[in-house]
Amino acid sequence: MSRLIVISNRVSAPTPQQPSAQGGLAVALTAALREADGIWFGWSGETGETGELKFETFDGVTSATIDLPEQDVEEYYDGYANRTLWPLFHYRLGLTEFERDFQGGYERVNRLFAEVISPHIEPDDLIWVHDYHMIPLGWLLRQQGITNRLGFFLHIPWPPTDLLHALPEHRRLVEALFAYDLVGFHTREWLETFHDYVVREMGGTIEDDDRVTVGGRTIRAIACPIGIDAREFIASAQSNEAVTTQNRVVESLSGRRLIVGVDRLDYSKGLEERFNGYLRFLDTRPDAHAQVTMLQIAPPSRASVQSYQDIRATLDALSGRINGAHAEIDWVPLRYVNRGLPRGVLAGVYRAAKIGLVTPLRDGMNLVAKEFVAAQDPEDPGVLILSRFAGAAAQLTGALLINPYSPDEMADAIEHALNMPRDERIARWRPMFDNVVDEDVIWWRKRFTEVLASTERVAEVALEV
Ligand code: GDG
Repeated sequence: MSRLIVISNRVSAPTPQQPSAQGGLAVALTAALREADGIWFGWSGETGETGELKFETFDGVTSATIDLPEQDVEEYYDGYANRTLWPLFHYRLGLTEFERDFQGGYERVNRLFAEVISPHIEPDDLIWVHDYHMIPLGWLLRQQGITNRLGFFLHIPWPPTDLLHALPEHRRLVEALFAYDLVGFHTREWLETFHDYVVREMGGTIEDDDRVTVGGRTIRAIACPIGIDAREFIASAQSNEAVTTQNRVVESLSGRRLIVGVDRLDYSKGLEERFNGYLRFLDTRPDAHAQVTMLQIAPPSRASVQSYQDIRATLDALSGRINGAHAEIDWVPLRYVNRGLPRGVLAGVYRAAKIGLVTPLRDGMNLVAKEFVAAQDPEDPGVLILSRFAGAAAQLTGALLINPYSPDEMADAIEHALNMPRDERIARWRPMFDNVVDEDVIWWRKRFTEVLASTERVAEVALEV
């Protein structure tokens, strides 16, 4: 069995300070690294003079992290990753910033990663690079003489060709993907938009659905949807912490039904549109006020980026307006929590809810939708209202699929969900639950690494495409 090398912006392997891996991705990759005696490389999250990689082995998993100078963090992470690629790949051209310095920082940090990691690569290692922070890394590893099997997984959407054209160095970025042997996306939609770029912009060809050729170089590109650690999450929804939370929440509702949203505070999650949809519901259905309460959990993220400060201010004002307009002396329609909660508590909140409102404007996948499904009571499940623009919509077809830009559609869906009979709720939920359990994060990791391991090993990769 080959060793597995995982490379991502941040490392979320367990540490003595944080002994259990956080989140499904961390759990899945940690298990794979433990089995395959691998190493997880990434940025430490600290700023400082770049020194040596710091290796740490804990609970059978080795992580290797490096500090980055402040300028690199500003240009590579806050800059190119979060102010250029993230908004552009989420179809938000108006929020996208194009700065040559950002691109310079991005390439510099990717080159640094390639230089410090390559001495630690052994000939048979399988290398798996993650996400938009690291697109050029494969190319730069090849320049260091690495001929191992190299895989790349994109966790966010792939943008339409015409949108990608707005990025001055779009061609260079996509060409870099051809240094990998396997490229993975969450959905067929993202895969097909990638195909479109390759065919229209690069004159490439697609064969057997998963082979993409440009010039003399053929790589494989697949749709491989990520899942959650379903078994762990189902157990967590039945834990003491979850049951206590569920009881506490239900008691606080005075018989009303809970609508829940859980999202990083990010403009891609459609929170402003969600609040407006809920406001439309409250404005147009005064009789329903006695029936509902909404709880939105939104821990702040990327707070050093202006557009994140702006969305936070917008939501502060909008939540105040909603409550100001509709609260009663004994009821607030919207509980808005700007703080992260422990996972067990989150599971209890999902289980207490009758409606899960997951309405991103674009999302590579969206794991919250899957967690909501996993946490439901099989005898009396809640209803998932899901944006048709989330990758998860391709699998969770039992949800009420909506256009998140339309406040009327959102208000109608809330009403529909509140009135849905139990039989229909069960009939919609069951196949979604089966999908969440069958195509879980372990399935995802195995599928990707098996396809990667079966790709032909190349003696040398021509870097011209
Ligand atoms: C990217 C892509 C893709 C949120 N609040 C709390 C909390 N969370 C957890 C959720 C969930 C995770 O964070 C968020 O995952 P998502 O998939 O919803 O979204 P992104 O962070 O944008 O992830 C996305 C994903 O990568 C994987 O490929 O699905 O499309 O954008 O697990 O539960 N966790 C805790 N407290 C909180 O308050 N403990």
